[in-house]
Amino acid sequence: MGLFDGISPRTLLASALLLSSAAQDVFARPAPEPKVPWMRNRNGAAKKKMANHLKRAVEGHGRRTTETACADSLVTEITAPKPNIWGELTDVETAGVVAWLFAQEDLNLTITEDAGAWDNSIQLVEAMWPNKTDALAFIDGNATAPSKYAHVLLNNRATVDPYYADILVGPLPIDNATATWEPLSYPYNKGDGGTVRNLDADSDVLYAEWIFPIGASIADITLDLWNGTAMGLDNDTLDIWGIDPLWQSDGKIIRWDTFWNIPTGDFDSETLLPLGLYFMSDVTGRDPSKWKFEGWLYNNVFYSTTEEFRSAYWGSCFKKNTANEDGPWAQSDQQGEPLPMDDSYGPTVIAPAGSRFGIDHKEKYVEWQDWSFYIGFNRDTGMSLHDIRYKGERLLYELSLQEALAHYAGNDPMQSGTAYLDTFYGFGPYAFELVQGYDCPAYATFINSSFYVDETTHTHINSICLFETTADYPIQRHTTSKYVSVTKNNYFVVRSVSTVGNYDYTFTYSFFVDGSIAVEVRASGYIQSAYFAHNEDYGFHIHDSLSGSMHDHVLNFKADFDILGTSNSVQLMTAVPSKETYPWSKGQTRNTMKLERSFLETEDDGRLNWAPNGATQVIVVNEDEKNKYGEYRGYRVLPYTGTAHLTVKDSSNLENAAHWAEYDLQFTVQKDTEPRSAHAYNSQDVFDPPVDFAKFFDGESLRKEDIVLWMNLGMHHVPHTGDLPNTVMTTAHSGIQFMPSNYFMGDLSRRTVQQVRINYGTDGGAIEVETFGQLTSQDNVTCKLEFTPVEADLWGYTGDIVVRKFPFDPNDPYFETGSIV
Ligand SMILES: *[C@@H]1O[C@H](CO)[C@@H](O)[C@H](O)[C@H]1NC(C)=O
Ligand SMILES: *[C@@H]1O[C@H](CO)[C@@H](O)[C@H](O)[C@H]1NC(C)=O
Ligand SMILES: *[C@@H]1O[C@H](CO)[C@@H](O)[C@H](O)[C@H]1NC(C)=O
Ligand SMILES: *[C@@H]1O[C@H](CO)[C@@H](O)[C@H](O)[C@H]1NC(C)=O
Ligand SMILES: *[C@@H]1O[C@H](CO)[C@@H](O)[C@H](O)[C@H]1NC(C)=O
Ligand SMILES: *[C@@H]1O[C@H](CO)[C@@H](O)[C@H](O)[C@H]1NC(C)=O
Ligand SMILES: *[C@@H]1O[C@H](CO)[C@@H](O)[C@H](O)[C@H]1NC(C)=O
Ligand SMILES: *[C@@H]1O[C@H](CO)[C@@H](O)[C@H](O)[C@H]1NC(C)=O
Ligand SMILES: [Cu+2]
Repeated sequence: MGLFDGISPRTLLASALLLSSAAQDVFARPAPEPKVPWMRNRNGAAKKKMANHLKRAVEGHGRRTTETACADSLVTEITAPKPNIWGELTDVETAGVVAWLFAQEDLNLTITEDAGAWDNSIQLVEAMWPNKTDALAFIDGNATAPSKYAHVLLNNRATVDPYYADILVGPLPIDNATATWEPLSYPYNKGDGGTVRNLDADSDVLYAEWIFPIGASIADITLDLWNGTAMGLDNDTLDIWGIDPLWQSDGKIIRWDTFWNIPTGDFDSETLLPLGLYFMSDVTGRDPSKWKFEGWLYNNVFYSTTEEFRSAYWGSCFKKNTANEDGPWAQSDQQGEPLPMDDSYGPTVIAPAGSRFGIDHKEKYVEWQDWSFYIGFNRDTGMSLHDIRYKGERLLYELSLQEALAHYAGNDPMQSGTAYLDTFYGFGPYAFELVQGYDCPAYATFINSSFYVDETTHTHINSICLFETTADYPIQRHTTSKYVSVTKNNYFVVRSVSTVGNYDYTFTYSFFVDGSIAVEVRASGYIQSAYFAHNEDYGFHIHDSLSGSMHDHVLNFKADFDILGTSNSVQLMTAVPSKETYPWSKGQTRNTMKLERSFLETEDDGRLNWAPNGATQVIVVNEDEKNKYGEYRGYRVLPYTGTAHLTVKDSSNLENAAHWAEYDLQFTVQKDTEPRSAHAYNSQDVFDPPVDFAKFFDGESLRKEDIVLWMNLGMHHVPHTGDLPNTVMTTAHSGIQFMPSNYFMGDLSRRTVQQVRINYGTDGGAIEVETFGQLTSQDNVTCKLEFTPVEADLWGYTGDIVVRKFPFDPNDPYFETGSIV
């Protein structure tokens, strides 16, 4: 017993606290007053359930049987309190919009399948989210649901100045008598009626008429250097592609492209096979005959013409660098000596009682313990969460990805010019089917997601997963001389994965029993590497002629907090070193520290970074809702794992297209005119993009306003040899947490029965095991677990489903459709 001979004051204090009536406060605090009738019902039901449960626990553990305690993992089907106003359009609604659009002669639309580079076509049809004002009147009040509209994006190419046009079509369902369309401009701040130029309009002819002829013009050199060609032939072994966004200064559109080896194996390793030859073209305007070839770059020497390059190449002192070649080093299959004991089954998470949560599949509405939320989905940003409530009180109106940037740098124009804004490609279309037992536990609940492409709706089956799991560490524990108390950390996860090109982003939203939330992203997949030559300052040398090209990942999320209503403020509380004298310090100065509190007053001071040494707490509070000790009830925002904002200042690639990437945390007042920090086509006009985030900051007060936080996850990624073949998610990980700060009167995780207190006597040995009504061995209930290797289910992996929208036949929705990507 030596361990506890000297009981510290802290131990005594803790014991006293636990056993005193002060602890009761946590449990005694009444649930928040229900705001709307449905909430009242829900809270009532929950309370009754809890009461029954406690009664059962008191009466003894005899009532439960194998049937009730053990179940398959089927989730409980529930009914959402209100329809999901952030949900997807139905097949019939979309088909109605598409048919109506084709009937509008002024839009001059061509069916995508038949459309060439000089035709107008429909790029996107999806649900328009309602304004927050209208949404709140519906979800919190008695108002009818806001009218439904479609957000349509037209790809208008029947002109020398091709452009994308956002328009609003509705109301839905379409009725020929009432339907109208109008330019959609209010969500964007460019101020020209919801249009942005299209630099991609001639992608059809770009390769045939420009890139491949250039590849062919130096076939003698590429054959000599790499025994291959990039000429658009079936036997090409080289590929050509380049920067994104295109250079856009001085009214010109400039491309830099480079050569890559096409993988010889079955793996997606092309981004690991750069060859170090670059060329520049001026592709301004729509007439390829007016485009200009501007020169070659090899081994840091620039040649302004092909003739100059060719004569240097075949001259006597030309230095040829070695190529990056495909091989096992670039392939992700198992290789190398198997690990000890690794051929037997590894650990697996199970849910012996089945899924312990409810879902309304139709409305994509979820309830787990005291949490509830709706799931939305769109083309640009993929999965989003809405009306996130805890104990019936909304904490967040919206929590969603906004944009993801991968900004590279290097001495070569390819890396220097690359700054992917990934919503251009879209997170929705690339949210593929998840792999059971690998991306999510095998017992998880999977739901589908859909997006519009080329007059079809494309569905990715099982692309969002939901499950409860348990951490490998407890949420609470304490050991004293008399007892040990420890509580399981069970939490709930919603996850989707988007593979945008070479990179895979795993998005995870977690909900915990103490009222906290975590937002995380993990990155894997293939890095985009650089040719290793003269670029030691821009990355590690990681393979034969390969640089792990440095880049910043910055992912912007919108967190629209509603802390006890929409009148919120942002409190900062900083721990500062100080010198103090106290009445008891006998005139001596004590070197110590204290807290300084302040508020963000206006949007002018709304853009901030995490303080060095984590000294400043950032708390979204409701100044009119103090707890009984006079502290503001609120939610604190804090890093979970590392985060990052963009290192580059005034990026030459991005100009005004991604000002959201400049700080860690940015607070604005919610506006229906500022629903998103970016636009999918910001990359098309970086000087004058549809959404310039910097314009959000116009000095408005941030006190007692509807506060929105635009926060950045990310990492400064300098790939090393361990990123080959793929980046690993142990370290390619970023996250932010939201935690209650004086929001409740105690730790709400105390309410879970998934905890134990073991009392032990002075002679050692347990004298009491308190399990708080959990099933125990005395219940004589044993769940039978049949472990089936998950691979059996993987033969059901389906891939994509497409529903044709025009011409739409509800009886034959799959008519003439094929899979994309
Ligand atoms: C569990 O089984 C034991 C042994 O058969 C029995 O004594 C006990 O009463 C059972 N408990 C309950 C709660 O049924
Ligand atoms: C309509 O589009 C076609 C190409 O699809 C084009 O040739 C024609 O000029 C356009 N008409 C108008 C009025 O813009
Ligand atoms: C909603 O309707 C109920 C019953 O008609 C009424 O008591 C309540 O005040 C209304 N709530 C709001 C927010 O208008
Ligand atoms: C609406 O107009 C379209 C195109 O003119 C037509 O095909 C369709 O039948 C009309 N629908 C109704 C309900 O009138
Ligand atoms: C060059 O490529 C051709 C065709 O791809 C192949 O048959 C030949 O073996 C290659 N030569 C060398 C030296 O690799
Ligand atoms: C590729 O095919 C073309 C014609 O189809 C032929 O002329 C050329 O020699 C081939 N290239 C190689 C490297 O085999
Ligand atoms: C997902 O889509 C498939 C194919 O359309 C359908 O069978 C399945 O029921 C859908 N799943 C859910 C959860 O809606
Ligand atoms: C949504 O808000 C914008 C900006 O205030 C406004 O222009 C638009 O008309 C509103 N939409 C609806 C359906 O009320
Ligand atoms: Cu990276």
